[in-house]
Amino acid sequence: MYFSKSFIPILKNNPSEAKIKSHQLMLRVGMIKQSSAGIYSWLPLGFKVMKKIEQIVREEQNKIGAQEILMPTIQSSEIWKESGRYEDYGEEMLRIKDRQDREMLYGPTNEELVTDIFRSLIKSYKSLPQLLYHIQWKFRDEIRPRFGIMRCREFYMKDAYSFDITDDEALFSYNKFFLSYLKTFKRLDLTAIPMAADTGPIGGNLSHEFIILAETGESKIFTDKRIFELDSYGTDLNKKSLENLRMKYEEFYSVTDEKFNKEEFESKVSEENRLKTKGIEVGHIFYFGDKYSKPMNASVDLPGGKKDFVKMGSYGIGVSRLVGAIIEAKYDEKNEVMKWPISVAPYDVSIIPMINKNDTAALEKANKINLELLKNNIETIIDDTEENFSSKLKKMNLIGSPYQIIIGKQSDGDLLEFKEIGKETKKINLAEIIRILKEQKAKN
Ligand code: P5A
Repeated sequence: MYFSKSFIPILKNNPSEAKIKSHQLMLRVGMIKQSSAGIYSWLPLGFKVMKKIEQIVREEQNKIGAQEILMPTIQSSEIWKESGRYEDYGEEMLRIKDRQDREMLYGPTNEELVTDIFRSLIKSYKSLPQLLYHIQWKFRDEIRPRFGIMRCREFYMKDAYSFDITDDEALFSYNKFFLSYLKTFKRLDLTAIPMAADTGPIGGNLSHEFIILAETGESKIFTDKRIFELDSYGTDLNKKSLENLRMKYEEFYSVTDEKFNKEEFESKVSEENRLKTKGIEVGHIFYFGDKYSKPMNASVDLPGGKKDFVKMGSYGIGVSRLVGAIIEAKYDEKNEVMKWPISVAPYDVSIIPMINKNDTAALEKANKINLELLKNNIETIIDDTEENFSSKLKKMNLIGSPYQIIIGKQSDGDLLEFKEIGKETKKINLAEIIRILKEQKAKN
């Protein structure tokens, strides 16, 4: 992609309305554009990142045997009346009437709709467990949308739902998601810690929020620092090892403020290991048994001929929020340098030729390099403008490709100036650059 032809409208300065760095950067490099309060359009750079995050989330859902579906954004109020949440959900639900005067709503979440699908199509325990997920827009009429796409009204969520016959089996499903979330966030190069959390309007009595540390986060957390050392969790989907995995995390006191108990915190965590801080909630999982299946009559035939309500859980990841969360974790605001993890970077490499008027040699060289990189599935952006070097570098540092190739006076012959953002520039040939990039991309 030539920068001159891209739709990446970069602003000279930070927009004054943005209070946190992710919001600043996203507006500054034109990743999003607000269309009304808490509602955004996604422009090419932002959309590319979000789609890559979505794909990683999808792959990790598939690995635990979850099956992808797509439910609509608009739902009928009937099913919400059945579950009893139509009134309870309150002002956050955007209620709409169709031309027949039927009460509809823009889905804030899908427990009811998926339970309705399940109850009408699955009749026997033999079909269980079922893990279904979709990745779809949600709407919550937040009283105070803020921080750009971090707390907005329309947002993109992966939501999954599990159906089992016993509590024990249902916890097995819960633990599969627990593992899959750890793996998903790791692939995004984030350290997200599962913390015991309140269940709020979703309900149930078991829940974990997955939180990444950030001063600008809206969740207050109380945790044992040693939990950050847990890093190995394998890929084993065996019941016992998943149970052990969750227990390993639960050994360390780690809660959000609604669950906080001072005495417990101080008795379980030694003073030097106590950490009270803030974080961003990027995922949230719930176990709520028959909270929806009972009032909505979602049951299956059991082996002995009896019937029972299925035991359910739900599992959310804020796909659009993650774009901002990654920026909060990776953007060096002081030096105005963004480095996207290669797994989600909009471009793997920025090619920066130094172009003088009437001298096309550097651009020609850039084009040749570009062709070779594209052949190797390496995504590039070429700054083909005639701006000076420092303003080109500034721009590319904001766009945040993790690698840069600079084609200037120094790059005679085969050797190119190659730089991983934040590290020293190396002089190496193109074959070596391709080898490094392919190796980095393969790690994901
Ligand atoms: C779990 C899946 C649920 O809705 N029902 C289906 C359950 N959980 S949740 O915690 O309420 O939301 C899941 C994740 O969505 C993100 N999120 C938001 N992102 C941006 N703006 C918002 N207003 C917003 N609200 C929730 C969070 O990442 C949350 O963990």
